Amino acid sequence: MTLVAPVRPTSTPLGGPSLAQERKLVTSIPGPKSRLLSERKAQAVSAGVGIALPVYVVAAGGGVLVDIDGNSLIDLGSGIAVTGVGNSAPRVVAAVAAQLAQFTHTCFTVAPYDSYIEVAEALNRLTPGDHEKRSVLFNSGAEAVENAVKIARHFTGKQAIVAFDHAYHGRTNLTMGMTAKNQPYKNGFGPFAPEVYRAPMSYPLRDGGIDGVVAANRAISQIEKQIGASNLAAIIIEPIQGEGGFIVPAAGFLATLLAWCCANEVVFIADEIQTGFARTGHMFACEHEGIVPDLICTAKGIAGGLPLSAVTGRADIMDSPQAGGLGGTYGGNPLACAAALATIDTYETDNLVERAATIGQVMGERLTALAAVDPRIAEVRGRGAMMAIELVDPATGEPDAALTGRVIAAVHAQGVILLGCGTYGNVIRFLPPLSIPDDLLLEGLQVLTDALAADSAAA
Ligand code: PLZ
Repeated sequence: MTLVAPVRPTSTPLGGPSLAQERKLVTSIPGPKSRLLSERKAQAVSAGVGIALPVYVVAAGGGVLVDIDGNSLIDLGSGIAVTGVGNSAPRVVAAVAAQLAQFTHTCFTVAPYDSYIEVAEALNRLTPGDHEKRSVLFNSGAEAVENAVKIARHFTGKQAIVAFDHAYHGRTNLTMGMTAKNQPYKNGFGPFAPEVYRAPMSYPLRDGGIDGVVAANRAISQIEKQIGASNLAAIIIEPIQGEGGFIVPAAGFLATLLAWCCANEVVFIADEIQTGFARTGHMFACEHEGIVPDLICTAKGIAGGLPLSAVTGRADIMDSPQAGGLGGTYGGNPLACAAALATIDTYETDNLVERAATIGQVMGERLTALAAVDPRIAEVRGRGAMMAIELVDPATGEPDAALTGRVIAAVHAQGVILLGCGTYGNVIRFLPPLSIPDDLLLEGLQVLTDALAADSAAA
């Protein structure tokens, strides 16, 4: 038997906002202890689990992650839009610790507790529309999407589901089928569930900039011809597409689809799993377009990093399934509910919707200035603290995934966590925690600016 040297540092820094808010590199990235853990990972964890930046985290808070080698990295990813309130946010830590000491699990469908109801009430209050609503809680985003589909099918008595080009809805069997991109999400994992259809998206940079209403009518026409409203239970759409490339549909696209759904007894489901909870400078991204979906799926930013998701929507639709038809062992677990209540309180009390809008202004100004002098940046887009740049070969306008990969790697090496996305792998997205200090945000954007400059100098 081989003994493996312990890699945990003797004094682990505590996380949360009290962590020093600085970018500080004491080793190369990843450092030796992280590299050792990567070797153990390869021996212990399925190779199917990819990693964006293999620095192993020991603490996080405010706008930084601290790794096991003692490096402090600027966080522009929030664990993919999860830690909107910041890592180990004080109210969340206190609420979860208190709940942990009371009870950890009963299963809400066996012996319930009031925090689940309180989360449902908060979701019913915060989501768009002042009609009567109900909510149901689950664990992951994909599980919320699956259940929104179950509910819509039960309510309408119809089966077909429409998702859009560039959509991402999850990795379970049904949601893989709804997700658009083959690699890495679907390749070799079929067959996929039947009665899932795809419609064309509004993607202003790549569809000739057609008007949102025109783009919606193109999708509607395809739906009517290929599926038929009488077979269609629901359409599901991310109001700003996340993994697909932070695609903001042209104005009028969502509203036109919604109006058609209302006229045809088709349930309109908004997947706000990535856009929800203050991220875009509104509590929910649908508010930017003034639309009120029938059902809305939430997860990620809902509970400060604890696993929780929800479906919220019209009471008549949500009350359709038979008692016992919806559930799950852990859905609305008491620790996750305690975290969600503290997280929602933090968004509201600390005015994080406004903070997200301010972050968007700061990022938007910097990135727009950068794009003005750099033809490789074809577009700066997004809303609030959910922004992105799309990189192309300026000579052809073709997506430049290789450049995107090089720039992200260079930024990582300088201690800034940035994520890519996009159907063509050529989008860099910015999803900072709303707890990030301004100077760190600007420093992170400067590191990106320098990396883009160095790449063109090397070319
Ligand atoms: N819907 C809009 O963004 C999750 C996926 C990361 P789960 N996005 C990050 C990865 O590579 O697995 C997401 C989303 C939208 C649904 C989901 C699924 O949420 O909590 O990952 O199941």
